[in-house]
Amino acid sequence: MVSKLAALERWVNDAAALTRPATIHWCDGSEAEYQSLIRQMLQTGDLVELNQQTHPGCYLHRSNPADVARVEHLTFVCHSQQQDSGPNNHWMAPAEAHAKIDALFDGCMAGRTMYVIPYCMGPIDSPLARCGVEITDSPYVVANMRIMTRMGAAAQERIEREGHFVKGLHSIGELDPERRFIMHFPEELTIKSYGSGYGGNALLGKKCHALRIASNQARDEGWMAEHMLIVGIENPAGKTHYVAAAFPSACGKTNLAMLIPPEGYRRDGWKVWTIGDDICWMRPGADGRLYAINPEAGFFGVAPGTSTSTNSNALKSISSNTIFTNVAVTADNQPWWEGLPGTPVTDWQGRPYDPANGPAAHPNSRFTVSAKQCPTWSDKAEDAQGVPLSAIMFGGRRPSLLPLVMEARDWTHGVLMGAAMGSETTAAATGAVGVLRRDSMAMKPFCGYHYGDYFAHWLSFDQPAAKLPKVFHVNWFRKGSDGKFLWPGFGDNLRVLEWMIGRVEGALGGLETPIGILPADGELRLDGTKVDPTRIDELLDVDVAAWQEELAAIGTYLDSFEPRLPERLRQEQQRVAAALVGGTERTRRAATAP
Ligand code: GTP
Ligand code: SPV
Ligand code: MN
Repeated sequence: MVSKLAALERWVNDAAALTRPATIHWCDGSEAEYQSLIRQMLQTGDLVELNQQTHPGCYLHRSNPADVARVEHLTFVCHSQQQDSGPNNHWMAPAEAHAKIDALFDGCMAGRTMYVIPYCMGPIDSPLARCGVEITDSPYVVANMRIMTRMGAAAQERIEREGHFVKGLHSIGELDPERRFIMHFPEELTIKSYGSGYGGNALLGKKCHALRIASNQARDEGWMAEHMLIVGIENPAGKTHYVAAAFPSACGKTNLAMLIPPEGYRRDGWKVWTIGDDICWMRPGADGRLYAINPEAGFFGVAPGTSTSTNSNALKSISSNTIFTNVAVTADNQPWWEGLPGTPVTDWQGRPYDPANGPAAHPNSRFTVSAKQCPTWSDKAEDAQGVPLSAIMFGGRRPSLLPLVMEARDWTHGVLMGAAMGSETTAAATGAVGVLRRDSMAMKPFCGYHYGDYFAHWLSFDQPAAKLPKVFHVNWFRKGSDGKFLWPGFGDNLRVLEWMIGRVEGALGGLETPIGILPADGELRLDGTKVDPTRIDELLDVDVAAWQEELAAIGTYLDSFEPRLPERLRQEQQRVAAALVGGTERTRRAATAP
């Protein structure tokens, strides 16, 4: 007996009978175990040592070039009834899905080691945390799971005490895109993933468990599992407001979570505290507020663009004990990506760097690092009860139309703003980049059930005793006629957060418009920026005619979730559409436009 829990023991035995590994290793999560895996991967070539003087404990993994991102077309959510997965998911009947993927798993671990990874998502003593066990044949996955989750003996003890856990079976298989599936069985709390070693496909605690499976558990149990960062903003008076923000993949969560205040703000005493950069689990507390935890223990962050000027906290975090995936290297063997000074000599595929082959680092190259290494890591991140949220933000890459910031007039309007979110696609998933698509609450690839039911679940938190966070929508990515971003972004985003906090505290009046409340003249602090005031006017412009079209498009999009679309959301869309008709005189900028 390796586990006191018969169900765990039985499931591991079944997985071994199917995949037929040479040996089984139960992970204890110790430092010695981690180091021995690293040594083994250096020998097999799974890892390459980086410059240990400049980057102690740092290694590079070069993945198969056909395995560099999430694969949404091969990701399935298999409820027994297709309607329960919704039009937002690919679906297969559970029996068919099991048969299909088990055929791939059959004997796939022959001659190899099967690792059993017990893990806990969230602080180990938190009532909001949930546990799982991942079985994998990839030592790279084990090493990453040790950084990204609370993995090992303590998690196994909690699982044995609770008696239940999410089951995740993973094999890298042949890394063949034609023999690859990421399957979810929410009713069985089971995940099966075959044929990819990439982050979101293979580190099953992350998107598969903490979002696709957990969103189902959350709905049943009255909480929320969201693709959100969590950040604490401390004002000069020492008061900290916690904010959660849903932005689609590669749209700025890690950056906002580790924001460095502009110089004047730093001098005044503003501070930023990082709680999480990708996933947020939240539930109402006894006082009616929403309390949030970060279920993860590390960051699996986008490398390109990370620099001293954009995110020096991330750069400091990853100067040691970090696993890099698909970055380039310099002549003296330091990790390199676009946005860093210096020049690469070897690209992400290990070839001599040649600009004709494209970027040196893969656009979705990543770093994996323990959150504890982040200079702004908050001690509240370990709080078993979580942090109370003052605001929720939605945002995406919208080159036009969406203003820099707007506030929802109430929770229902906020849910509509989240549902209507759109963004240009990024390199975080395979497929075309830069295509505008709807991505409600940044959960399009991650919501494990019908979006119509999901919107209803969001609306259900609006209870008489609830003290819900204010809801905002932001857009750091609006472009001017010259094709350049109008807003400097990064640290300057604190200016927008300051306005939100002013609204939360009731200190700022705002400007009511048909689409929401925008900053009134002078409310957005711009001292010390180089932003031209005419650009701010452009950033806060409300183009009524274009918004009418947008509301019609939102209406059509919402139609796609009938018959499960909540009537309240439909009515809210109609309310905003109606407000836009003849509502122009209430919109200062629109009214003054030619
Ligand atoms: P996932 O880990 O895929 O969920 O991504 P993420 O949402 O954490 O995105 P991340 O913070 O890693 O940012 C992705 C890219 O967006 C990077 O190349 C950043 O440099 C860029 N970016 C982040 N914040 C801003 C911003 O405020 N303005 C602009 N223009 N770019 C930004
Ligand atoms: C994302 O794509 O949203 C990520 C990276 O955070 S992954 O782990 O691949 O999901
Ligand atoms: Mn993400």
